[in-house]
Parts: sequence; structure tokens; C-alpha cells
Amino acid sequence: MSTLIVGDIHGCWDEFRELLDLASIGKGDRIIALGDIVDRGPDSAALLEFFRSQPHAESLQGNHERKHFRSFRGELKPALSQTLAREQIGEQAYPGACEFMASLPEFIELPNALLVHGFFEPGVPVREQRTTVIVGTLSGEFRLQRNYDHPWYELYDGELPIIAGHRDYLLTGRPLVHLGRVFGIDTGCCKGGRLTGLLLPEFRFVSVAARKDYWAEASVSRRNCGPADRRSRKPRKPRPSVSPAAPPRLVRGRHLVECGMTPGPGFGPILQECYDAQLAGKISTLAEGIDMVRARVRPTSESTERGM
Ligand SMILES: [Mn+2]
Repeated sequence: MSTLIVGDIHGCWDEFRELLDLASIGKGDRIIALGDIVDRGPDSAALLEFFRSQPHAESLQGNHERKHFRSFRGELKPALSQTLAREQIGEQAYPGACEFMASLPEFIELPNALLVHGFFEPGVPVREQRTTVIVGTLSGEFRLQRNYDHPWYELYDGELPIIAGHRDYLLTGRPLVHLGRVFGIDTGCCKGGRLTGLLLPEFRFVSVAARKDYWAEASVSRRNCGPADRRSRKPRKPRPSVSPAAPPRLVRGRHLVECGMTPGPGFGPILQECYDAQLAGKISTLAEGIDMVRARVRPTSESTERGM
């Protein structure tokens, strides 16, 4: 019997089915999603249905499931990704879906690995971890940033190898593996990356490419074409002009690698800067994007590259 651990699916039903086929998962095998099965992608409802109904499948609670049941209880305002998923799920099914999402565990301890959606605070036993840290909310992330000067995965001191989702640390479509003990397997499927799984007990990766950048498409089309009352009620700050079909990113993680940079958490801000420049019309070809990366990295390459 195999156990397939799956990174953040975010409503990407087609890629999830393809991953199960690729990993040759049958009814006798176990499937555990690391949470964030809903939001951003095209079919949150199908994922919820699958994990509610299949006895050999279970999911952790991610920060997105948490946002659903907390906003349903009136504890916070739903963001666009919850509003869109709620439409996919339907009003009739939504209360039950929230109840299911609230019932999901914050971690699962297997004999050979610890599974969490978000982060892990060093020196704290798993049962005493704060919910915000282990489920991966922003306040949990800020707590770690305030109190530690290294990313959590460099400080991980638990007994078992840990498998986490939530952050696409490398933005190259490849998972993060730190010292063979920490596996970060969210590889940004809903944003046009890949859906990654890890097969236990052998710790073998399986991965499929996303069919498209679902979140760019959904969020941009809703912002540009939302109901008139929604737009007029709350005027937004002017944004860089974005056409209804979000342009694909010119500069991607693999290009930073080609520029000689080592994959790491520093990739995110640089890639975002490049995409902002692209949307603002400052760069329009990959060559211009690479020039921008080189100009940004070169002046202080000795001092900054270590941080990447
Ligand atoms: Mn998450």
C-alpha cells in the first residue's frame, strides 16, 4: 500500500486526477492532501466532494479552509478567492462544506513523516504548535519572522521528516527539499505551476503541469468584469493596466536559475517585481526581463546572492 501526499490543490481537479493516475493510486492506497484543496482554481466543489466521500482520502486544514469557516461564522471578511469558491460550491451546499472544512485536522503524524499545511515552530512539540503557525496564516508567519532570523524549514528540529504545503518556495515548479528532512511540496498549481505529490514510504516525487494560470485568469476577469454595483461601491486604487486575459509571466524561476541564482525564498520578490514591470509595460520581452534581473542582481551580487 502506498500513501500519496499531495500539495496545495486549490480547486485544480483535472491536475489532481492526472496526478492520481500518474502515481497509480488505487482504492487500496491512501491519499492525504496537505490542505488548501479549495479556492483559486476552477473546481473547489469537486475536491470537497472527493475528500468528503472517499474513505481512503483525507485532507489537512489549510489556511484557505480556515478562511472559509471563519468568514462563514462572521469572524473575518471573505476574500475574492473565498467568494469565487463559494459560488462554485453553491449556497445550498456551503454550510455543510464549511462544517467539513472546520473538521479537518491541523496535522497528521504518520510513522514515517509529520504532515502540516503551513509551518513548524522549532522547539515546540507538534501538539503544542500554535494553530496560526501550523495552518499557515499570515499572523503565524509574522510570528516566526519576528522571533527567528532563519526560515522555519532551516530550523526544523522535529523527530520525523516533515512534509508541508502552503508556500511555493522555489517558484520553479520543483519542490523544496531541505537536508532530506523538510519537504515543501506546494509548487503553485493554481498559478500555472505544477501539482506535486510525494509517495510514501519511498519518498518519491510525482508531479504534473498545471493546464494554465487559473488564479490570474479568475481574479483578473472578476476584477475587470464584476457586477457594476460591486465596482462602483468601492472604487479601487488604479492598478497597472491589465488586459482581461492576464498575460503569462515572461520571467520565471528557471530564468533566475539561468542567471546564476540559487533557488530560494528570495526568488518570490524578484519575480513579482519583474511581473509588475511587465504589467506596467516597462518590459515586454523575456530578454528585457533577464536584463532587468541581471541589473538588479549585479551591483551587489556578492552581498545579495547569499540571501537568495
Ligand atoms: Mn496555504
